[in-house]
Amino acid sequence: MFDKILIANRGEIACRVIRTARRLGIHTVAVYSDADQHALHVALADEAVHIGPAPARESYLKAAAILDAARRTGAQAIHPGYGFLSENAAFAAACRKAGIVFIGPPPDAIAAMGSKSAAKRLMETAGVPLVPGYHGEEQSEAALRGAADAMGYPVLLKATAGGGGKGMRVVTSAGEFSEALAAARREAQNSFGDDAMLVEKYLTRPRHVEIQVFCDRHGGAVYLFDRDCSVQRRHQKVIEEAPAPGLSPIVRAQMGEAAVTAARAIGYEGAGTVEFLLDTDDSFYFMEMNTRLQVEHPVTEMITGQDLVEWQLRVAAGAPLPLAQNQLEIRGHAFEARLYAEDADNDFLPATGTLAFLQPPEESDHVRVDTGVLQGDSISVHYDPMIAKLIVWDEDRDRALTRLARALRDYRIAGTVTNIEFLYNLITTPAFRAAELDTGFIERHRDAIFRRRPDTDARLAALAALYLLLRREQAAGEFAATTSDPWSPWHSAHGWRCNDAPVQQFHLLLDGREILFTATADGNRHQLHSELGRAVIAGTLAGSELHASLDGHRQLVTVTAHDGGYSLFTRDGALHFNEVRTDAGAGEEDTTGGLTAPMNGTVTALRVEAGARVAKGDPILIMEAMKMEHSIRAPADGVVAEIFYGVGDLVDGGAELVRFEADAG
Ligand code: MV4
Repeated sequence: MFDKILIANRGEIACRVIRTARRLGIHTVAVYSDADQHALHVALADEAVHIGPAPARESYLKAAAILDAARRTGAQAIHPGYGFLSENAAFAAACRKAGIVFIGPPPDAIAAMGSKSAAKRLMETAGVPLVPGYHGEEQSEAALRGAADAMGYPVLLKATAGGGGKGMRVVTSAGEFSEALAAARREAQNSFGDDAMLVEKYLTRPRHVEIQVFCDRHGGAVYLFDRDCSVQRRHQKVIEEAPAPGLSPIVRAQMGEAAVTAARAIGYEGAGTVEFLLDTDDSFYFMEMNTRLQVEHPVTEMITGQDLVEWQLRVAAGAPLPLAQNQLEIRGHAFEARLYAEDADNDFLPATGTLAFLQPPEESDHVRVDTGVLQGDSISVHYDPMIAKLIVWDEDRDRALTRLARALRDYRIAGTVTNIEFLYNLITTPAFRAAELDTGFIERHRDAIFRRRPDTDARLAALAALYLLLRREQAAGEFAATTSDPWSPWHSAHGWRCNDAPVQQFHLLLDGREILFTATADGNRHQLHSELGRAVIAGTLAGSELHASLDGHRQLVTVTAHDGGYSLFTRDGALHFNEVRTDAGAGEEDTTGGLTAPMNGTVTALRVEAGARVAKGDPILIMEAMKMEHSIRAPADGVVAEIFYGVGDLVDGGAELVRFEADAG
């Protein structure tokens, strides 16, 4: 076994590999770019080597820098993780040439799987089932059209050099063929520099089922069963599970054996994944083979009880496979959800920002969190905005799914936008619970997945108002305690009024809307009123724990204040909000000059034009930061002399937004 390995990757997979290496007593070397000098994977490794600037092509993709780091530290082997150089045959060959073990397949096995059509031809020879189609060298339109006409429409045009859906076109009739071929060729040429096409029978509702295979250097080869990865968005996996639901033992064994045959056909070594399309009639067809450890490998680990990175290390060091096929079995069911800093309500745009508050669910035999970030880390624009992989396991699919829903609710993140709500909505659709899976799942259930829940939002908003009410009372009490007359009624925040019930008001900023809440004291409760409706609220606040009663429904709510505002977490979901202070102490702005941006953000609305006269507290502009709105308001009566930004402009924290001229006196 190796004494020291270098992990040529970053983020959660680097941390994950380091975790297994440490457990095996293997010394670890991390590599890091300028952007990752404070990253978790660097902290976890025994040693770390700087390899270049933030852009991946200048660091994590620089083979020479990585090999140099391995030489300098005496690493005997390199684990490439996934992505980056993990499927780069030249890098694998360079490792071998440098006398450093590449923890993965031989270079020629990687190369063999690099071309989709070459891979298919190899599989055809090995007797692995392929989608009926044409994978020939003859690329004239006549030859391709002839193949399409012969197999019958719909057909799928695919780029031979392609992957991830690029250069693919569905052709539903002969009349569309010519135009579709031209479009597919253009896209393939632009994406891969190669416009060669293959033509296949189009499966209309396929599932993506993949088989984990493992081969050692002694002819041993096993499959560690299947994963269903059909729930994808734009060819990015969203939810993965193992085993694939509804697969009969016969089909499972047939797919497993076909995958092992495919691996043997290319002299495979190490961890590999053979991807199939599973049709509605249980027929399955080879799609492609991935010559790396997949992102979703943890679900296989959870149902087999095996550590696949340990298997990789042992096999790369020349040991035989730890178990034979008849020693492997499926136990229970596992899911993986990929948590991303991306805005599902804004076409999944990657989000930036700081993880101001990050509280993963408690880990156990049922819940596993693979992450590469900690609270306070920023989401880098240079890399995939993955926050973590949330993996759950239980005795059966139903129980595992319930655990996933709970774990998603328990994953508390504030400071950047995440896809947690999207994931939760997706897995709680009846169709997902019923395992009605196919690659079109998200599109087919779009309305249910992207549903808004105004009633939930109203409840969450009422809890936010309760929190601010209690915070205000707490702050008043804390302030009073510092004065010479702590019991003075002037320190009270109860909103006392002569001959009337005490009333308090709050301006909350919720999802771009400024909502006025009025809380009228009623004994030890408050009657809350806003445009969202009425509620009777009561509660106590201890730190971030809000014991809330809302119309008699009592629950424990976690609320945290961070530099972007406040975040509230309940079983119904999370709410990120801010309070608009309209009193004189609202912000740091002075009353003569400019008003500055409270933090990095985007101007989303101008409420006045330059030259407008405004009264104190009038909104001048709205800016958004970390999916929360901040209303920039007039600090006094006066004139907005100049506005330095327009809608859509990005502003840095502290930037002067307007020139304001307060009235004299
Ligand atoms: C297909 C197909 C239907 N019929 N081939 C997508 C990219 C690459 N992995 C192959 N893909 C597909 N090939 C035939 N003959 C549907 C897809 C497909 C898909 C496959 C797996 C996972 C997600 C997918 C999303 C869209 C289309």
